[in-house]
Amino acid sequence: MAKPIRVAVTGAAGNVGYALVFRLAAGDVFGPEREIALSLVEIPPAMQALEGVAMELEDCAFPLLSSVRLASDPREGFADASWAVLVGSKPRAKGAERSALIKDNAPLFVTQGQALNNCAAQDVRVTVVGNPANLNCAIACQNAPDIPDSRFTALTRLDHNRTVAQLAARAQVGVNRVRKVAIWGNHSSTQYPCIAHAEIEGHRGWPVFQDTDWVRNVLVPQVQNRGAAIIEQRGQSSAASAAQAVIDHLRDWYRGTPDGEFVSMGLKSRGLYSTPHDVFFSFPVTIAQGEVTVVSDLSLDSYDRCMIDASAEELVKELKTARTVIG
Ligand code: NAX
Repeated sequence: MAKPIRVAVTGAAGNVGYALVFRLAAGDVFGPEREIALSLVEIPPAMQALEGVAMELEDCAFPLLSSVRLASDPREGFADASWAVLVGSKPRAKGAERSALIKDNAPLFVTQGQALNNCAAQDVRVTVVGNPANLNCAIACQNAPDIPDSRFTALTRLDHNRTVAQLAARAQVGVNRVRKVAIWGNHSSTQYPCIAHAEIEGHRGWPVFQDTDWVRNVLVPQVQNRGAAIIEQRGQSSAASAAQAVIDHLRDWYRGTPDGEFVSMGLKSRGLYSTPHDVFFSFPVTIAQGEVTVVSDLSLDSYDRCMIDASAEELVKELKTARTVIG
């Protein structure tokens, strides 16, 4: 058997972390042949709860789980990690302003970026989940100058999966019939869940694609505000569906996307589709041999353009706000 893959997860005792780490240990990302070593990172007050998570991992007797390391210092937690999932951050509370999160979270991602830079394995790939995810990813990336930018991604797969599910329900088909959905922009209420290039059973001859009213006035706001709707119902933000999205994101990054499919990931913008450089922007992507490539030949109409520009504007503003906090 090959050497175990070391995966670091921050916030591992939290809502999402608790839903995620058992899935990782069960082999849901790297498959049934690959052992995994987990590094679970928390803040000091949550270390006792993290010990409990580790005890439960032990009790599962997962055949693929070779070891579990617990750390409250990210440098220790990220040591030799080939994959890092940055979940830990302050979650959006009911009714809280998103901008308030920037102040709390930006400094954490400076520290974590530096720790990744100095301690992680050379091949580390980073996925930021903690909100504001795109901005936190930009901050971590900026603070890890020795790690190629292309190894940093922000999670927008939950939004992608939500769009797939809503489209499938509307068309009354299984979710596995839906392809080429895309999330553009920020993981926030300005994101653009786009079905302009989507296909069902390989074509666009379905009435749902002509139903502009449903697309613009139901689907888009529903996906944009789904996180808030879950909080309203559960009193807590999404956890199991978020963990599933992380699993999907990591698995596709590891194994590649199927032919004829694209998925959504927040990546450092290089200006494609006239998006602002430097922000982490969600694009439709394909993945092969670990290389993530933005699908670059999609035609956009004026509605698409307007939606993409609105999210880009928010991302630029968020980056400016963060710079006032962290310099
Ligand atoms: P919880 O508050 O349940 O868990 C967060 C955990 O992170 C806590 O255990 C806390 O002790 C820990 N933590 C805080 N700062 C840390 C640090 N510096 N280092 C290590 N651990 C730290 O929140 P949860 O519901 O798990 O959500 C986690 C984050 O994911 C939130 O920011 C949330 O907004 C975000 N989400 C992002 C999603 C996305 O699609 N990008 C979807 C799910 C989720 O809402």
